Amino acid sequence: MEQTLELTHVPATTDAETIAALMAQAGAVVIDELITPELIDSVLTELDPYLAATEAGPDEFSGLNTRRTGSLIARSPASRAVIAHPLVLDVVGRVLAHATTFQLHLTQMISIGPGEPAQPVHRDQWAYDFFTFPTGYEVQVSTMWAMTDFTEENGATRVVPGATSRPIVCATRTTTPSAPRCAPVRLCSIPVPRITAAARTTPTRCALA
Ligand SMILES: O=C(O)CCC(=O)C(=O)O
Repeated sequence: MEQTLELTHVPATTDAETIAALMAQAGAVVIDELITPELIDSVLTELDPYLAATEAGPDEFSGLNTRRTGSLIARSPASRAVIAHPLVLDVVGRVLAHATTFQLHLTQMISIGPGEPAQPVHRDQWAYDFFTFPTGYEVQVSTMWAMTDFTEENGATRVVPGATSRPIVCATRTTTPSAPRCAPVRLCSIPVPRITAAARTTPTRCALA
């Protein structure tokens, strides 16, 4: 039987301690409306020429109909308020409290075009050369800022809540969708397996990660 697990949504007024506790339980949480539509518009406007000049990905994992535009801090002054959001930095510091410090790994705008198939389920920490970190020893926090609505139809991110301590036995492109949610939302995740869902319709789904 198919089972759909909903991620917990919290309002933007929620304190970092509460959000970090939710992260410890499920590995991911959605913070609703943490940034304003005006800030989203500023980021998208500043990045527009760079998004237009970005080519689609080189392989199926990156997405042959997905454009990933990097160097956001240099290219979009408005993005700095998103990337260095004090609530998010506070949560990250708590999730990674066992580490001496933490630093920014990368920034990118992920623009998924219509017809893009789903990614395989993966953990972002596989970026570290697939090193097997001890279970429960978190090495990164991933963030997804919805810059457009996230819907089932346009390829909203899917995650596997509570799976941080479970191995992924096989990578699959087939997952059960959760209910559509509207932007602006903010998703933090420690290494929960996740994928980009298949995108079936226009317009492009945009996320700052
Ligand atoms: O764009 C998304 O929804 C997720 C992207 C992702 O997980 C990745 O590219 O590693």
